[in-house]
Amino acid sequence: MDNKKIASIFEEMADILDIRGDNFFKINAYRKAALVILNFAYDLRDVVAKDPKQLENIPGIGKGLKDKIIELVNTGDCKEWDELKKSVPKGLLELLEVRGVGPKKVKTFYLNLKIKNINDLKEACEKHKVRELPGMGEKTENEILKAISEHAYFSTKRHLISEAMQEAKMIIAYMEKCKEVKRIEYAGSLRRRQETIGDIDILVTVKNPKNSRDAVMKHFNSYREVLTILSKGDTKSSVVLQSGIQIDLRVIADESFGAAMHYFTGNKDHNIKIRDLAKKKGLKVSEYGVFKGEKMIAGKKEEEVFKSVGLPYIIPELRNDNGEIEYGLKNKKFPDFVELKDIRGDLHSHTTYSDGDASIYDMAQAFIAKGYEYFALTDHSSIMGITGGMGTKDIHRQWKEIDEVKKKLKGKIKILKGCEVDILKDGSLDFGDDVLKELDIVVISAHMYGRLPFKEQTERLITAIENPYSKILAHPTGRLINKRSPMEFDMEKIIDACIQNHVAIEINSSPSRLDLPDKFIKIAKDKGAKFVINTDSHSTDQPDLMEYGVSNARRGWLTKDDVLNTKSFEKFDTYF
Ligand code: DGT
Ligand code: CA
Ligand code: CA
Ligand code: ZN
Repeated sequence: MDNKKIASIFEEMADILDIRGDNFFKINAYRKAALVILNFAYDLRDVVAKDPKQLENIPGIGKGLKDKIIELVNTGDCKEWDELKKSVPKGLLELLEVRGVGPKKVKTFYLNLKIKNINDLKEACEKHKVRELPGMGEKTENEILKAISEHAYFSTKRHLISEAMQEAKMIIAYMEKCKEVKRIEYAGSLRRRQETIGDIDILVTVKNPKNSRDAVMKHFNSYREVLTILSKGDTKSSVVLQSGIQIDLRVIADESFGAAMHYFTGNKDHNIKIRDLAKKKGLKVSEYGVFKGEKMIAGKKEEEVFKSVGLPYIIPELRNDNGEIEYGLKNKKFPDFVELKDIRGDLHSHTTYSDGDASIYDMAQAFIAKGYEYFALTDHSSIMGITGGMGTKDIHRQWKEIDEVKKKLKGKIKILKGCEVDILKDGSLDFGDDVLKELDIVVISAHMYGRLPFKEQTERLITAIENPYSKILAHPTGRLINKRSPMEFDMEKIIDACIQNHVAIEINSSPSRLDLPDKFIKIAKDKGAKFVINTDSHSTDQPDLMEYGVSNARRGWLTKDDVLNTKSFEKFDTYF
């Protein structure tokens, strides 16, 4: 049980107490503890193992909570948690997963309408009973209905690529400690770098399958993060981790490595087409190799599989049966797709001048560490009042500080004065020309009015794109993966407007955005759009997220030339 799980249990206990209308201070104590644990630097399992008394030194953890943490770590369970869960109908907790529904509303629904689960709530909304409740109205009812349909859509439980990548790296590092393991790689949707991951597929080769399989499987099943073992076999084992992510691990012979990597990278439709191509050549392709009759003619390297069916190597990011096989057959060669090492700067970042965590100087150091030539500071404009956006005074103050930092850095990196300017409801921008004309880079974003009607939304965005100062359209759809659906507008018209007005389209690398999504990247590229890949960093560790934006760009078939921030500042600036 890791810190995240313990925090979520305390959070759940607080929710149940809240629904039951329990003592405010008790509820608050659990909430605070959950937050502290989530941000705690050490693994609580290690603290409990070494010196459980130390738990009481953690701010917000008293004796009672200390005992519960020990109980959770040692037994995976906690008596009070069990009792609390039994004290309310199970579906009530599920109600909390609906966006906009908190413990107070759950209580109101339950007491007034006997609503016990999401289905009950949906029915009550449809029968217009919810609007009659105190403090609610027609609007609440409509919002809840929308949130329920989003919940159904997202509860298929796919994971963000960054979460899966982190787990994959940890399990690989752990498996490498097993002496029998010769090679280990991840395959599946993670290797294709799909935006969300169903489960992680890991391939292991061993020197001698018959002798070493057992040892590898045993090592795998003893991984500390394993919550449940779903299946255990000679060559395949599946487990679910504490984090809720499933891992399928397969042990294969070394001579089949390439064929297995190809097969388990997929996707399924891509595999089927490759197999059909092989059939036409009188060959059989499987996860074990390429066969002519009984004889294995290839399979140690992945390239050999492609070669045997007359194809050049296809990068994993393209293997989706989206025309890559037809393109390869016809052209015999793929262009060089953009790579992480091609990136020369980042054009979207935040500091404490708006909702970022770090200073200008610290962000500059973080980008210098990446080896970049330039980066843009693009704190929010003031409409984002909640997150403390910048007014005219703030931005003048920021420019002064940028000049000071520039002096200190002695030309180690070029800092561009920018702003992430909000697009207002009518498409005008949140700063006047007097400020906009002074900026090196104007990033425009829609953070509000995401639910305007299709036509109005399209017109609003076009107005903003047509503003002569606009240079980059940030996270164009506004979606948050697993949380918020994209804005509705005419994508083709927006792409056309960007091209006509020389506005670059952002590929936002944040794993919960990956916006523009890959399928639209391909469409925009074919129309002739230019892109920038940005991290939208809010702290000094986030420049690392660039890899996700780059792989998304590769999934959209982008080459170095399509991406402006692979060029020097002088060169890309001429595009604007
Ligand atoms: P996911 O886990 O839903 O994010 O997506 P994948 O692509 O990782 O799918 P997964 O884990 O079910 O299977 C891994 C790969 O194994 C998949 O990409 C292709 C291959 N594969 C799985 N089932 C089949 C199948 O029935 N036929 C063929 N040809 N390949 C399959
Ligand atoms: Ca998978
Ligand atoms: Ca799988
Ligand atoms: Zn931003």
